[in-house]
Amino acid sequence: MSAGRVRPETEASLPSRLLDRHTHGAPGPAPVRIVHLGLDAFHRSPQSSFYAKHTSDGGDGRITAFCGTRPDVVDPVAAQDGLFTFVQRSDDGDVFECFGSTAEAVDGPDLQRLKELVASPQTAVVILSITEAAYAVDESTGGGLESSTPLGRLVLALAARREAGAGPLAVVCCDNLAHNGAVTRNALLALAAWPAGQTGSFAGLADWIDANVSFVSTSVDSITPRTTTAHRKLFGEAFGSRDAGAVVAEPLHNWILCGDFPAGRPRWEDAGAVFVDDIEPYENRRLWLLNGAHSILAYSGLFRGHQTVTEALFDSVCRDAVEEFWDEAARHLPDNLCIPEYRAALLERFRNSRIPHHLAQIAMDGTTKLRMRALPVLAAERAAGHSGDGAARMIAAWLAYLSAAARFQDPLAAEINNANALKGSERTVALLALLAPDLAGDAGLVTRLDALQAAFAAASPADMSAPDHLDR
Ligand code: CS2
Repeated sequence: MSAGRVRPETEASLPSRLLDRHTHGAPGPAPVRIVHLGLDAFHRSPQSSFYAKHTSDGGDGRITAFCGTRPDVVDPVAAQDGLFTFVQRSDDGDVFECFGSTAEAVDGPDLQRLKELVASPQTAVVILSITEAAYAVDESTGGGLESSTPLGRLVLALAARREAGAGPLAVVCCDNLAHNGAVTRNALLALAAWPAGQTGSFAGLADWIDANVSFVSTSVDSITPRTTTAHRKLFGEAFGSRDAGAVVAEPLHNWILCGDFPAGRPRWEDAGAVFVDDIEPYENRRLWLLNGAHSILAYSGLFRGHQTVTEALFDSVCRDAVEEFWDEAARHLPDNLCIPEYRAALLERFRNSRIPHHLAQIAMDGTTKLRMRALPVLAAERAAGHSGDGAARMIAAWLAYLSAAARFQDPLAAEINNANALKGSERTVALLALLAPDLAGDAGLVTRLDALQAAFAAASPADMSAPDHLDR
């Protein structure tokens, strides 16, 4: 590991022994080849550990990062010359690393800077971690093309690249969506093609994007709760110093990618990234087993009065629902993906109580998440002649949660509020229609969801005794 070069004022604000021993990357002359949209905790933990190796080699892994949903992280990261600490927490203790792969931290809405960077021939890769909900594009109105959304800004920046003749590049989606490369492509093409018969810098832009932008699908995995004041305090206690950009995550991080990089890329595989020809089985394994379990724990757990993933896992009502869903999902995943081992590892990861993962964070954007986590398993189970109760129970947990939640966040919040005001099966039908209009007419499923939701309400109060396999 090489020590990073830092400006004196930065050195004063970060613990020097940390910089000496653990800094990866040196803000130096290496060109910035990567633009990242979404400078949130998720980017700063798993992603940065892959970028780090290449910056410490003086390679081409340095990035310019635009903030996503947390504008408050830009100033601290910028003030520290792009350096921030990554704290890996496990039962065995904490490992601190300081990353320097971020060459520049920029405000998300700074369209001018984004255009300059994307229009530069040096830029080879644009990476997105902007949340699942950011990909919803209303094709009929062109909703999202205005520069206030990350994808809208990216289309405008790609128009600048075409104008500059800077050539092809890769757009890499790191959000938890099935077929995330294709979803990104469709969203950008729809935005670029609006309005029909466009003129000026938009004429033919969709065709140019189609021919020049490679959309890479990826699956990123690392449980990274939102950074809290307590996390920053932990860092201060360990080093007697402040790092306002510090981020805390579990030790595990993996990144699977599939697609072409027409303008080149760092050798992320040297840092452990895996390149595959078919990403779908890996995506499904993570979306169904990890993320699906998360959603079950979030909705059933919050409904039953829990706050964190670990707490909900120790409640037999929530945990049994997870196991039931896993049994269903496993039937539709290839045998060579080591599903029993993956499930066992997930239980270990979920019980890492040293990084409290708040259910309220996972519960956000339920309509977007359940479409990818519950519906494919429900469809596959029913097509195979099974009940699909495990997947249906995830939806029922969401229904129960919405009946009790004082506040929630969702891109369809207004529609949810309208549906939620209805009673009984009418409410179930209206809420189900927000997930999948075709399922809302399925009377058998609606009856089953009503029964499963009632079962949550009737279940005995949370039993917090630890099951054998979770005993410490
Ligand atoms: C979580 C994910 O918030 C959520 O919906 O399921 O962010 C999860 O923690 C990550 O995918 C883990 O890699």
